[in-house]
Amino acid sequence: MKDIQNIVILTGAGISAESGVATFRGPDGLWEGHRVEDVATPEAFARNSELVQNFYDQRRARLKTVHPNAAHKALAKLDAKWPGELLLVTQNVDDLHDRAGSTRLLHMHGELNSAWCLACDARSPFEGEMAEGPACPHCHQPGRLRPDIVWFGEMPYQMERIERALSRCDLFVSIGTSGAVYPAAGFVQTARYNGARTLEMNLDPSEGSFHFHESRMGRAGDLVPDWVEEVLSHGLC
Ligand code: BV8
Repeated sequence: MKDIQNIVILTGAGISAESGVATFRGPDGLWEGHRVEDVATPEAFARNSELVQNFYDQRRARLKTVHPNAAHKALAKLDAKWPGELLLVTQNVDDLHDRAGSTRLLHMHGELNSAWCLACDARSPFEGEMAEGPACPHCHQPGRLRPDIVWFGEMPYQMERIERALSRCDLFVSIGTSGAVYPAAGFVQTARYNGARTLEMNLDPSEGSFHFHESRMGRAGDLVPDWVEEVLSHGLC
């Protein structure tokens, strides 16, 4: 066992599942009734912007009906109490980590509650419906907003900051992700290569399970609060 100073945590849709937010890979492989390639690519948006806008409008509206669960709250408690470096990198576009109170947080795949204006390139907080073609809060041009979401084939946000944190961390923890999408799925290898201990907490083994020193299988709402207490009381891994 060794002392931990710097922690990087990666979360995926599984941490929000107990809040009632759909994960990407349900039993039928459909995501909210759609194939991913039909709603989460720039090509899909160019081909049928109304379908894509409605898909994100529905998910954005549903955010108002769900709440952070015990796992989100435990990570926010760790954020507030952890004396060393800590970075929570979420693949999720929901606002549950933010609402739970995490601050050392980044959304590498964007956020539902943010709009990207294709006229002026500004990102602005946005909680309404985009399909109606509302004006950009920044340049006021109508009908030029797209979801501020990183689609397949697009560059994830803040990759340099993530890589820096991975190079300095002693502990890398992955929670609620299938490990199906890169570059996020490769973070465990980067962390391990840099000497970090690696821990996975997931309902079932992810595609990259074999890269982790330790895997704990179960629901995030049960596993994460216990793990946070463990780290806060012993600071060991
Ligand atoms: C990139 C936002 C270059 C959308 C998402 C061809 C062309 C271009 C790119 C590629 C290509 N082929 C491959 C690629 C790369 C591609 C990729 O990886 N494709 C895969 C399919 C092979 N990646 C990209 O395109 C990325 N960009 O490569 O640009 C580049 C590369 C490096 C550096 C710079 C540039 C961009 C990908 C981002 C796509 N956007 N999300 C939206 O939300 O609308 S991806 C989306 O799926 C998520 O964000 C996440 O990243 C990914 C996986 O989802 P998960 O979060 O893991 O959820 P999932 O349902 O899969 O799993 C849930 C897990 O939770 C399960 O394991 C389950 O067991 C568990 N679980 C369930 N309940 C619980 C639980 N665990 C605990 N408790 C519970 N209660």
